[in-house]
Amino acid sequence: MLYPVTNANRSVYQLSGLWNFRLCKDAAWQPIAVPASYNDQLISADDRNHCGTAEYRTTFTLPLSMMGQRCVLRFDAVTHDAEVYLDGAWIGGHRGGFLPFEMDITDLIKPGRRADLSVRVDNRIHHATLPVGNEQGIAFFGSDNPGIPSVEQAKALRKPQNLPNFDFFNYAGITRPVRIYTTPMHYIDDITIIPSIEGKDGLVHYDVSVVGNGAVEVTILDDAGTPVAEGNGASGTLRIQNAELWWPWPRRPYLYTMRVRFEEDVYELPFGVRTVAVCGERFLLNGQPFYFKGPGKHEDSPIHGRGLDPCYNVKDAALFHWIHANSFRTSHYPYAEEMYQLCDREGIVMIDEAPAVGINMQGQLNPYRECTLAEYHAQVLKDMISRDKNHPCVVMWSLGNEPDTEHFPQDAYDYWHALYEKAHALDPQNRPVTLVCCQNDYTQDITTRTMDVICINRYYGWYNLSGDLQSARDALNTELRFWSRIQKPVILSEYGADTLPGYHSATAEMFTEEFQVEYYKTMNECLDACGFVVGEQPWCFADFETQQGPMRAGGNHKGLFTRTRQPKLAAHFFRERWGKIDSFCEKKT
Ligand code: BDP
Repeated sequence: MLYPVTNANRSVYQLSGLWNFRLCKDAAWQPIAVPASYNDQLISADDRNHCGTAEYRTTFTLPLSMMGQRCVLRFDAVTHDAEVYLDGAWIGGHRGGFLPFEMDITDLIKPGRRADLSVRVDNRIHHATLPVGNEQGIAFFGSDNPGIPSVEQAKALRKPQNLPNFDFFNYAGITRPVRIYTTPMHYIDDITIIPSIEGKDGLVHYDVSVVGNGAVEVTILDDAGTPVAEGNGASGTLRIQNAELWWPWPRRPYLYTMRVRFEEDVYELPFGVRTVAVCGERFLLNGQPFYFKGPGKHEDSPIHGRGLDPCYNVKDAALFHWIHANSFRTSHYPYAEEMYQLCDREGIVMIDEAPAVGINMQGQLNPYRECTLAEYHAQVLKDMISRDKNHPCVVMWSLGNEPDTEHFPQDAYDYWHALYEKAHALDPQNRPVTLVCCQNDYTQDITTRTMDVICINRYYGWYNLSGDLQSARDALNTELRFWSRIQKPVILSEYGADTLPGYHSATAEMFTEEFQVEYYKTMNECLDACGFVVGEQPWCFADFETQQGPMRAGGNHKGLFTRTRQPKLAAHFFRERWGKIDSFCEKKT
């Protein structure tokens, strides 16, 4: 799906701004900002923790200059489900809160005449949603001691509410831009780019899908706008002589532009020439062994919630450079496209994750039998890959975060391996595929080891062996010996300790800034000793909001930075460490 752009033959009409909003039919309309989550724009606890549907409304008039064009209404993300009405009539719906959807409204809209747009959003999560919520009354994650109250009692006691089976706040609403864009009636529908390297040249295979009849012309421009390759036809391979490659920062993330012309339509798509591959225990970027260094992230900021905040994105990218990080995982859902555009440009590598978090009831339920997710999960994966397939910054797909791979090993394998194969089949660039493994009895897990890269989240010293860093180191070393036998690249995709900024102690007690640093020093020693470990991704970049519960005081505090992006001691620690680790070097072990 192409990102909406304005150029000589296309235009974009922004619907961001102030909309009207109400949580239920009887409530009065109130102003709300779009795009943003609604939760923290409202004041009362009932509003913030609302469970169910809410209604958004706006009116607009398209300029007459849009007359005769094809008009498409595009939502970049509505969390989680959406039903859309134009002038009171239902025109479409969408399931899932983190990917775009659009509808052709050419025949439904008249430029120059006022139109009414309303959107019903539903924030309910349960066993058939991604991310996964617990069914009413029973929480497997967070607050309830198993058995107290009993399941029956809990069901009777609790009023309907969302019980996320994951550790981030269930922000909802129209969280990313809403736009109407136009194209000529015969138009370019999609472009697929597959770059490769041959000697000093870049070979760029392209596929253009169009609607209508006519000729396709393709030109590749360098970053000064000079044509460097040209071709005709809806698909083909173009050669860029002496190509500049896309490299992660601090090397140069060089971007070319593919200009596609089809009859009246034109579209310009930035892309990079780079390759990715897994070879033995190495992750290769442009044929060189790459080391992932950078904290996992969330889309999360005060007031906006999970709403697109370009200002925070720019700041975060700047802080990634400041801390000498080169990569992050889009834990735990695909991010706004603007972040991928920024990372393409800034040379920040991404592991792109499907919103599949919470497929894990800690053995109390078999999610592969009790939840109905497989088909929907495959659809979301397809939509994510189709949206993000051309970004040079995306180097690997993550099928999901911390599923149960331990208690129902064969069911887990059947579920995840089908998705693994699907991801490979769907990705034109055939990037490596992983899933992010939960701390578990890894000897029972027959799924994680079949991925292209082993990604493990481990909290030795925090949730396990709490505060005992010596034993934590021994436990991690024992586990790393196990993974060394699998002979694949391993990334420690999460490890961390909650840390209250400004809380100090000379003896590195849990929750202090000193402990966070000691924890990372200890864990990193283990990683440094293993050549097959190709990445370290502390959890996480910044403190973030999550649901309340006895383990969380004002959010998750594992950030290297505070929620407003002030560095803790550990940020300075990693800044120094990563400043000395080149992104491309064979580890000396
Ligand atoms: C991991 C999850 C992550 C949590 C983290 C934590 O992948 O979403 O925020 O633990 O507990 O299990 O801090």
